[in-house]
This record gives sequence, C-alpha cells and structure tokens, in this order.
Amino acid sequence: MKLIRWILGRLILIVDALASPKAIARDSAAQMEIDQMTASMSMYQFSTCPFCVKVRRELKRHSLNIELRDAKNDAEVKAELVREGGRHMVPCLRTDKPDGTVHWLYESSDIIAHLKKELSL
Ligand SMILES: N[C@@H](CCC(=O)N[C@@H](CS)C(=O)NCC(=O)O)C(=O)O
Repeated sequence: MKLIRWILGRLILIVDALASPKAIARDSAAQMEIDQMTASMSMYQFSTCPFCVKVRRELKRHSLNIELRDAKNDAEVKAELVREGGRHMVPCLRTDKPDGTVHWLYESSDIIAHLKKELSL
C-alpha cells in the first residue's frame, strides 16, 4: 500500500512538472505590490497531495510567492497546523494579520477563491 501511494505520488509530481502552467509576468512594481500582500501568507502542504498540487499550480499561474510549509515531513510544522489550525489536513493557507491574529483556511477550492478575491486576480 505504501509503495502504491509512493508511486502515485511520483506520478502526480511528474505529470505536474510536464504540464506546468505558464507563470504570468508582471512589471516589477506590480509584482512587488503583490509580493507585499502575500508576504504574510504561508501554505501548509504535502508535496504529493493532489489538492496541494492544484493550489500550487494556481500559485505558479499567478506568480504568487507564498511560502510552502511541509506538514508531512516537518514534525514542528505538522504540530503547528494541528494545534493552531485545528486539523491535520492540507492544503491550508495561513495568513498572519497586522493585528496579530492568524487566519487559517482549509479546502483547496476555498483557498483559490480567497486568493483571487483578496489579491484581485
Ligand atoms: N477537500 C479537501 C481535501 C484535502 C485532503 O483530502 N487532503 C489530504 C491529503 S491529499 C489530507 O490532508 N489528509 C490528511 C492526512 O493525510 O493526515 C481539499 O480540496 O482541500
């Protein structure tokens, strides 16, 4: 079972790499503005999770520089996700707000919709 999951994971990564979306190119001022908005965001994810791949492809398509945190292999990141986010499920988008509060958003489709709305994509 572990081997089948490993093979499927590699296949997902290969297909993703072969059909990688084209990243949008912005002028440097526009990219800097969007980078400032995404600097407070990070995404908890697994490298071979298909739902995480779906979000990562959107990040690439829209040239969004959002830090990726490995909630599978990094025990500290995994514990943080469960303790603060409430669930061990990925993908999860974390946003550290200026007032010190932290917003956790699960569900790949909701994350994509949220990014499009917040960043006017
Ligand atoms: N409906 C969710 C499904 C996410 C999901 O099932 N993620 C799996 C990984 S592919 C997960 O976090 N499983 C929990 C675990 O492995 O502990 C979405 O679209 O984001």
